[in-house]
Amino acid sequence: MKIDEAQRAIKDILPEKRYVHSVGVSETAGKLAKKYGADERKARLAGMLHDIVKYFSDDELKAMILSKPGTWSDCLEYSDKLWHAPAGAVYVEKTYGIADLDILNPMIYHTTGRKQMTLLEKIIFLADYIEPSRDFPGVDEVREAAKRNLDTAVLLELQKTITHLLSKQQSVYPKTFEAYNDLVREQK
Ligand code: DGI
Ligand code: FE
Ligand code: FE
Ligand code: FE
Repeated sequence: MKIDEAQRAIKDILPEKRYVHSVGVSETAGKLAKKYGADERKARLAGMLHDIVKYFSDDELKAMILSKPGTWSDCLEYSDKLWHAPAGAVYVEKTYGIADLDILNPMIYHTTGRKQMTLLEKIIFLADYIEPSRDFPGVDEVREAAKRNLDTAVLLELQKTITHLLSKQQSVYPKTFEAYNDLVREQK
C-alpha cells in the first residue's frame, strides 16, 4: 500500500481531528526514521494507519482481536483504550493485505510498548506521543529528548504515561511495565 492511498483511506474512516493526528504521526515518524536510521516509508505507512480502527465499537474491536489470537490478546482483560492497536493491525492485514511485520508490530504495540521494541516500534510509539497536534503536559520535554536519544525519549514517555495512569488509579498493562523496566535496565 502506498502512503497516499493510506492517507485517503483514513480520511474516509476517521473524524477530522484524528485524521490530522494520524498525518502528524506519519510525518513525525518519517523524520524520526530518517534521523535514527529506520525505513522511512514503513515508518510513514505505519504512522498513517496506526489509529485506523480507533472509532470502531468495542464489540467490533474484540471480534477482530479474537479472530487472530496472539500474545497481545490478553489486552482484552485491560482497558478498552488498548484494543484499537492490535485490532488495527488485524484490520489492515484483512482489508489491504498488509503482511509486513515491520508495519503490523508497530501498530500492535503503539499504545502499550513492549520489551525489546524494534527501532520502528519505538519510532511509532514516540511519534504518537509527540506529533505536532499533541499538547498534553510534559510533551515538550519528550520532544526535546527525541532530538537527542531515541531510548531516552521512549523511556520518558513510558514514565509519564505510567505516572498518569497511576494518578487516575487506572490499570497498567503488564507489557507497559515490561517496556519501562527493559529501558531502565538498558540505560544503566
Ligand atoms: O490512540 P491515541 O489517543 O493516539 O493514543 P494511544 O493509542 O497511545 O492511547 C493511549 C491511551 O491508552 C491513553 O488514554 C492511556 C490509555 N491506556 C490505558 N491503559 C494503558 C494505557 N496506555 C498504556 N501505555 N498502558 C496501559 O496499560
Ligand atoms: Fe492509538
Ligand atoms: Fe501513545
Ligand atoms: Fe495515535
